[in-house]
Amino acid sequence: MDLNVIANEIYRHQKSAKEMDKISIRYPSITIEDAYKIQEINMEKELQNSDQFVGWKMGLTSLAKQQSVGVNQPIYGRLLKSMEMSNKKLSMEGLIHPRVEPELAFLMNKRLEGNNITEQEVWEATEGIMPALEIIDSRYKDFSFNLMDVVADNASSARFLISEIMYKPGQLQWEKAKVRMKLNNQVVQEGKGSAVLGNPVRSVVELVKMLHASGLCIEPGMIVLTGAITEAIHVFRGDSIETEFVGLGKMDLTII
Ligand code: OOG
Ligand code: MG
Repeated sequence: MDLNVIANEIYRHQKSAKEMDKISIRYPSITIEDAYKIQEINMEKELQNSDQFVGWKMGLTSLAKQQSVGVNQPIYGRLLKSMEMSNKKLSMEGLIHPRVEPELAFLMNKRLEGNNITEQEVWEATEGIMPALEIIDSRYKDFSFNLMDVVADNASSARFLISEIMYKPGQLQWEKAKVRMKLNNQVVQEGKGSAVLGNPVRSVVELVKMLHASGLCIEPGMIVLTGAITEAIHVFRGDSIETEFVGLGKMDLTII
């Protein structure tokens, strides 16, 4: 089993926006370490194509998400500059079967590393917190995968949109932050910050520990998407999404 070969295959599907069969079926002995290695190999390709590494995303940090995809542990992925949307229009071009999910994004201003990291240390290294939308788009058929598949596919990362309004960590009890998502004017999802491992700060703690296991860390200036607060919503061309982060602002998205 050559990880470069598997990485190339996934990379081609990420670029062509054509769905693929699960790698775990063809490579049943693949490990979680292999899957993160594949993720890293493909990230290197993007950096060589002059994209920029801007941060990390945590995924499957809420029970709702874990249950909806049948994977019962958090995962991380890598965020690129090219994934960041600059306006509220999501083009279907380059996407297979995108889903939208509301998240809280942390902007870090210190290096964070190690296995003994505390919530306090994460708060002290947090420049600010911003409402965000993540657009995930699994490259696998029917959005169906196991832990190894989804990690190798960069945790389904596709696009993200971050609100221009930033809040200080102490401005709110983040576990109580409420989110209401409407699809074409109908409420389809509701949740609050506590859905993310009890408090989104714990998602950053977990990320630092998981990165440590691979000899990695969070660098100052990086963004962390802490994971979906609700289940993700399948969207199609012509849909409009309105997400209210209660007391923090609204984020709109039109699918074109
Ligand atoms: C995996 C990515 C999950 C989140 O916030 O939970 C994720 C997937 O569901 O495709 O980004
Ligand atoms: Mg997400």
